[in-house]
Amino acid sequence: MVNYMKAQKTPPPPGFKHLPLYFNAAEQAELIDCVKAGTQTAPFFQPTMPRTGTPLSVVMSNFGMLGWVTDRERGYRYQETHPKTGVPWPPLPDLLKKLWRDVSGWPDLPEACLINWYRKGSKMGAHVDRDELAVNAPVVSVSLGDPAMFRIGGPERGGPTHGIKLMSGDVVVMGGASRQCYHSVSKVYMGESALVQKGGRINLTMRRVNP
Ligand code: MD3
Ligand code: FE
Repeated sequence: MVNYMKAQKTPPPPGFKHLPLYFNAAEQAELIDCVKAGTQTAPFFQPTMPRTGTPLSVVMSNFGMLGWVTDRERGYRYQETHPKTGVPWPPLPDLLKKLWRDVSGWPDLPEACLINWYRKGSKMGAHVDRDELAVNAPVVSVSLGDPAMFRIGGPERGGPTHGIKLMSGDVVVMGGASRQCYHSVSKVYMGESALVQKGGRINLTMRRVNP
């Protein structure tokens, strides 16, 4: 039996790359320090669903020229400033710029880096990232802290998925067809890592917004 038949059900879509332990422990600690510093200027906020106002289970912040935000009144969007303080987002840390240059294959740096903090019970339901005009640019993400079960399917909701337990320091690159695929975070394995002092998992997702 080939490995993906076991928990994964289907192979990953073309353009999907998993780079296990891309960042060593010292680099992971440096990235956490960047998140700590950044979220002093741009504190974690509670995102809410368009129209209903239902809170997402993660809290968020951003680095970069543009940040992804959502609330009941104005829905999903990118904006230059924090939704609560009105202050511009802190700049993208150098280590993340270097990561993007090294793995994305895209000529321009990303405008946006979303910071998602998963605490006890946090998940992310299946969705496609559709708020970017640069639909052909890859997405690059870094996992820090507690592991999570990440699932990626196809372009239609509800098909078979490929599951990976993402560990602290792992990088995922979503290029090609994988960029338009449904994906979710079904579980966080709380308490397996001591990297995030208040506990849980931090995911950094860099995106190119404008073509
Ligand atoms: C696959 N975040 O913020 S990162 C998101 O772990 C998001 O916080 C998840 O999905 C997280 O939108 C997954 C990996 C990721 C990011 C974007 C993708 C996977 C993707 C876009 C297309 C396909
Ligand atoms: Fe996503």
